[in-house]
Amino acid sequence: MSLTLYNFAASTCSQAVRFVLYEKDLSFEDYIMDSPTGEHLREPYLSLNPNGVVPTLVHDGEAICDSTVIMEYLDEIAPEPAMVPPDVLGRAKMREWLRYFEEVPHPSIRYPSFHYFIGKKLADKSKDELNALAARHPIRKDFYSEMNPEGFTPDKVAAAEERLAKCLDRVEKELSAPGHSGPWLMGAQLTVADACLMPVIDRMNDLGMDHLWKNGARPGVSRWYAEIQKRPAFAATYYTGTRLSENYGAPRNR
Ligand SMILES: N[C@@H](CCC(=O)N[C@@H](CS)C(=O)NCC(=O)O)C(=O)O
Repeated sequence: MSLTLYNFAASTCSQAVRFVLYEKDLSFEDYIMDSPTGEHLREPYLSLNPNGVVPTLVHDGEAICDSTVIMEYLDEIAPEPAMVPPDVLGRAKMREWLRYFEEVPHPSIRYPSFHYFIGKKLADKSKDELNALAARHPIRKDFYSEMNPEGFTPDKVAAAEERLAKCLDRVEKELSAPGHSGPWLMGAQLTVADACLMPVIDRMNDLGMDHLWKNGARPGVSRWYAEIQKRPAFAATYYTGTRLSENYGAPRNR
């Protein structure tokens, strides 16, 4: 079996998929795309992923896009250890988490990530140059158009941070519910829902938002994050250079 993952070292969606590949002990080519030159925004990559985003998995010549689709696909081609519940209801419940994570925290984490770190590299560009950059993105034009040379407007960052805090509330409620049996979102089984959440929490940690769960603020989230960091797959996923603070230095706008 040949597996190639086209990804960025520090992209949250890529980190989720790398974690699942390592949990399943699958050997794969870790193809790191050249993001500064926009390798993901031109051919031949756009023929693999017309959205111009990472990650994309190529399995024996077939391209599969979208991190949650890729993670479930990996569970089907490599069923051990199982990272999807065995029962229909369990799968539906897990997918509820996946859709919520895709819709709320994953898009939200981009605002502070770009505002405090990634946008630093674009700070010398004029608004016109930023708009031209935005126009190169098949599905991220609107997001990039909202960005100014100095970052996003404070209300946009604050709204995103509020959505992230609400996500933590929802996760906390689940993990600390009286009947919840196990360290993971779905209970005793580590699933792709945990893999999907992991990079959001780790990025929040990198952004200095860890006060939202530390010191008893959200003990369930705190325990969950401590548990997932113990996995060998976690260390493999977060090799040197995968955190924004390592690549961009001190956060701006703080
Ligand atoms: N729904 C997609 C979203 C992928 C996505 O947004 N990837 C980001 C990195 S986390 C990306 O490639 N952005 C391209 C860019 O900002 O230039 C997935 O889950 O794979």
